[in-house]
Amino acid sequence: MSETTIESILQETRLFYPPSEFAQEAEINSLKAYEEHYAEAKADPQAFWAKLAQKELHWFKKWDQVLDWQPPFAKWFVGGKLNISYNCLDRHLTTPRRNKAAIIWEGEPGDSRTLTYAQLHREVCQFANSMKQLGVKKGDRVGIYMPMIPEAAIAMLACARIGAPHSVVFGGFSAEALKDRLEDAQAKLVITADGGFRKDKAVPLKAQVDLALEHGAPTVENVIVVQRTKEPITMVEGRDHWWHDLQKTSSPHCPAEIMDSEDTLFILYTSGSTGKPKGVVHTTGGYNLYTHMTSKWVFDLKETDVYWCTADVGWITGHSYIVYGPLSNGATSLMYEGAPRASNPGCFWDVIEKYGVNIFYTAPTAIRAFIKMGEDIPNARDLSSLRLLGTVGEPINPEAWMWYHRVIGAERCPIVDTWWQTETGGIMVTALPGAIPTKPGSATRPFPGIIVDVVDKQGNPVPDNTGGYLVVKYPWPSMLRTVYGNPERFRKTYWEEIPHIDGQPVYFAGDSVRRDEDGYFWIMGRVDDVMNVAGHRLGSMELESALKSHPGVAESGVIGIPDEIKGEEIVAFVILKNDFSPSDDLVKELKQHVMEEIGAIARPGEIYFTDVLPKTRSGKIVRRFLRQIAAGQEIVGDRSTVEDPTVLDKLEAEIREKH
Ligand code: 6R9
Repeated sequence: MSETTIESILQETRLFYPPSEFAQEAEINSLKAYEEHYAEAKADPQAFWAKLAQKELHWFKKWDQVLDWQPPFAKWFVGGKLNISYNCLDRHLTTPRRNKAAIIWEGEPGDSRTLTYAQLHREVCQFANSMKQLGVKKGDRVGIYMPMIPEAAIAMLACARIGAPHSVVFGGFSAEALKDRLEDAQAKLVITADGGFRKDKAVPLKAQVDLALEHGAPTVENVIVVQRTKEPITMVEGRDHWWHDLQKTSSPHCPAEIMDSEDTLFILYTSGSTGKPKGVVHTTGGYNLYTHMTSKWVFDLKETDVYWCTADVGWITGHSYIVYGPLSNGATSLMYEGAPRASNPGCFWDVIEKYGVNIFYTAPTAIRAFIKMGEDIPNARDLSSLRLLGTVGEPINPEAWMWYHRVIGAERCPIVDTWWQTETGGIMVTALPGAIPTKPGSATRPFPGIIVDVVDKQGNPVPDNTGGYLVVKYPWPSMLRTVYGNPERFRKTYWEEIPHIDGQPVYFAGDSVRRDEDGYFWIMGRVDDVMNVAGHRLGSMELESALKSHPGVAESGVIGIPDEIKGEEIVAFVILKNDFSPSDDLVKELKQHVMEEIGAIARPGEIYFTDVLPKTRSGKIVRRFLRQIAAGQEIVGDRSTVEDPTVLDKLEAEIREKH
């Protein structure tokens, strides 16, 4: 075993073929069809993307050059002119989609709203004019700090319409985190709401904006406020404006700005494990094409489908697969304000039943929370409208995959496990549901046009079934263009970690991965989370997956802490299912279970039971904090990435008590 590869221990052999009724109706309807598309794209990626760009999008002016690649800087559809809001709205208005639902929205308290394409277009145009009233121009950056209400999508599309790059900041982030992001982007305007409803509470947002602006972000001139919760807020004279007041005097006519293919569409901040968050920059043409094509083929969108992605718009998944990708395809995109909560743990299933949702896209963390609550909850609802399921955000452990397949999908729905990143803009490795047989826990195969490989730290290919580093070897249309204001960081983080391969720089995703003998990719976790135990390099995912295959375990986070003899010692944090309780016997049993599943080398030294784990809003465990807590160190680093930072203190206290 080389020092620069990673061991893979997960053994999963189950295989699920696309149901024939599903495949018959799919555009990419067989493995052969997928392989033909893949081969065509690989032979000439530029011709492949150009053909699709011509067929699938509306351009005000065609491009002069498909790709200008000056590593690591790529330009796609150079000289082409378009507007993504035009592609998401205007072009559907002259078709029968005009009065089709574009957005179906359900609020947490049970209020709801449907916007047809014509209505959404009108609102977007009006709001674009509202921003213009306040002097926002093409190129100005706009911060969006909103709950999950239709106005969030309207604001994004209106920014795109006038060419003002948006920067959406999670409503769950603190005033401090918001301030940092607004400052880095030098935002001129902030769009927010008085608050939003989440988990049975009204969560204030405007008050956080006030705090952020008190402490910094001096470039912000105006704040637009949607009235949502009707809780009292303060409005600063001259700076703060109600959304509904501005809309009253705004015309519903606003032609889409002619944008260059490479004009910035948005900046979205993503946290690194160290240092300040990176502003990932996405541009217009390539992003529009790639999110359009992946939405179409991965979600197999049909004209009558109700499609629901449960992400927040503050995450890239919300950008690409609630707003831009589905709307560019003229689909009906469902938006939900709430989260499973004490007053209704089955609210997701109620939404599916109420609207007859056909396609459901969520995160493994949510699936594991549902498993913990028990299957009686979904079983009490009619989920028969579902025909396709998806997951995103982290590797899905095979047990959770099987539960999703059996309980939610009734063994009828294909599951697409989609691997991608804020930086990639769209889905990169995934099953195409009518074509690629699935294996529980594998994201399966690359999307046509995506050339991915598994290499060691020196850039040498590794044999099948050996863990290594995931790299992308050819530019793709929706790749990040740079880190906002910091091209050097862009180059260093993504293009210099792995040496050139065949003289070409490669994109380093920061994930460890194994490719099996069928060419299937198995993501093993972030490279930063790899442990080194007695010379064996083990990924977090496989250890966590082994724990979660025990019937009592709902969720787990596994990390390594320094150990004089072994290099690192494995420490596991475990959340039990509702009908199990902590005991010394259970600790022994779990250690034994991991040994049986993986081997003695992976036996955890410590197991801590807990009710909470530090997670990002998109459900990723922030393992660097677990490492600090387990090692009894002071918690350092940017806490704002954790959805509920109080979890850190709680865990720290729990662990201290046990020592
Ligand atoms: C879309 C999104 C990116 C990181 C990525 C990887 C993990 C996402 C995954 C997955 C295994 C999947 N990740 N999807 N790992 N299987 N299907 O999540 O973007 O928030 O930037 O996170 O998430 O580690 O590198 P982002």
